[in-house]
Amino acid sequence: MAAKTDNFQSPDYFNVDELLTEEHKLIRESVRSYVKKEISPIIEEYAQRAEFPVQIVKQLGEMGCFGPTIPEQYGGGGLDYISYGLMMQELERGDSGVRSTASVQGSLVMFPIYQYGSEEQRNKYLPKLATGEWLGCFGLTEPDHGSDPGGMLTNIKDAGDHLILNGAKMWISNAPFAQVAVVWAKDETGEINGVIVERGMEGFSTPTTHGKWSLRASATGELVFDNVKVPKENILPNVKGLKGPLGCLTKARYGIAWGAIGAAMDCYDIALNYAKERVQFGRPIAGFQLQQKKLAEMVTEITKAQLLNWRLGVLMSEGKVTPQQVSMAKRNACEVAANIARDARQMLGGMGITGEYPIMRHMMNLESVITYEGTHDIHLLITGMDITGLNAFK
Ligand code: TGC
Ligand code: FAD
Repeated sequence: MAAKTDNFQSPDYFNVDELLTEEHKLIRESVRSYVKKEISPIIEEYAQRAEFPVQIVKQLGEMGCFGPTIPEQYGGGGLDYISYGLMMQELERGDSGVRSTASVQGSLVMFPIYQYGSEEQRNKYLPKLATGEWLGCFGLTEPDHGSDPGGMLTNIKDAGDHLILNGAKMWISNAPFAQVAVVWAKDETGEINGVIVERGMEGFSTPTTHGKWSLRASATGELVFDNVKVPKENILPNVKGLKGPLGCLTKARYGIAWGAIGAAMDCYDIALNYAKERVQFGRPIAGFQLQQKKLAEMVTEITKAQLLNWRLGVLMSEGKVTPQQVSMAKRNACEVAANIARDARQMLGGMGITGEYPIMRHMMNLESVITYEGTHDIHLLITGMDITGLNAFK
């Protein structure tokens, strides 16, 4: 397959750019250029081979895409949340798996170490994670506990000067390549704790998950703990309970809200250009009403989501956001993007199912994105509980 030329042009129907600062636009431009140069030309082949492009780890570190909101003293970018959102939008415009790598590293590994960790833990792990020297992963989901992580079985037992960790995590992004895992496990009192586990600890393994039709360029695996001896200083000291991992998810779901719209923007841009060029019945298919309806609805939904994300970013930067607002934006963006990818694929006819265009890859990726970090239905229930005060989960 020939290397792809990426001519992406971003839709901005309501001049949302005017809400951004010059710094925001510069950050967006630098990540967009990186994606055009380093991701678009290679990602389809990696996805077809179901291979993780491991070189992106160092590249994303150099671009400042790992932990952009973490303070600079720990290697982070010290940026605001709009900057972080724009980075995730541009990365996922290239591929959801690339954004996943960055989300996990920044929001699910660096954030808990920064927020819940000791000063020693911050200094030991954050600078190496920020540069991509180390890759991290986040272990919450288990074979029998996905939407309901509070029921987890993975556990730690006090063994004097160290802990003994047992259990298994499933569906873990980055796991096969990670040097560090932030793992959530119950102690003897049934309380959930965060533990930092390092590759090389005896009894710790990370088998790869094969056979995915989605996120094929992202590495997914299990985390298996068989009497792993973990030093006590690896416990995150400043959090206990499910609010620890759920607090990380709020940060990562925020990034997905922006990222999924990046994928939607790519699908729209490709479908628009294809429809203007593809001639059937003697005229470009963009001139047919049914195709215009699809395009008009796509740009409408993208515009609404761009405005929602921008407002969410302002609330996030001001420290005023609620997890429920983030949940709504994540759900909305994933649904919008999945629908747009499907319509765009149809607009390309047979070409839409090939790797000549990124649409089928986006469409399949988005099936994971709408599932992980809380499924669409779980996010509906989060909003439902927030507006009614009634819990429909249990
Ligand atoms: P519940 O009793 O509601 O809550 C327990 C405690 O947590 C607090 N809380 C939150 N805190 C921060 N952020 C949030 N989003 C929060 N949601 C809840 C809550 O206030 C409470 O605090 P406290 O002080 O009273 O103890 O818990 P529940 O057991 O009823 O569960 C609620 C539910 C279903 C919403 C939650 O468990 C959930 O979100 N389930 C979905 C699971 C999920 O999203 N898993 C994601 C795994 S990681 C992943 O997918 C990474 S993919 C990464 C990639 O590749 O990009
Ligand atoms: P289940 O919880 O079994 O849900 C099955 C169905 O039941 C869903 O449709 C769900 O909406 C529905 N359902 C469940 N409960 C209710 C209810 N109360 N009311 C109504 N409907 C309900 N996890 C990590 O910890 N770290 C990672 O890095 C990570 N990466 C991932 C990467 C990929 C590619 C994928 C696919 C998943 C990843 N996950 C990760 C796991 C992901 O978060 C879970 O798959 C997700 O939370 C759903 O859990 P589950 O698959 O067990 O589905």
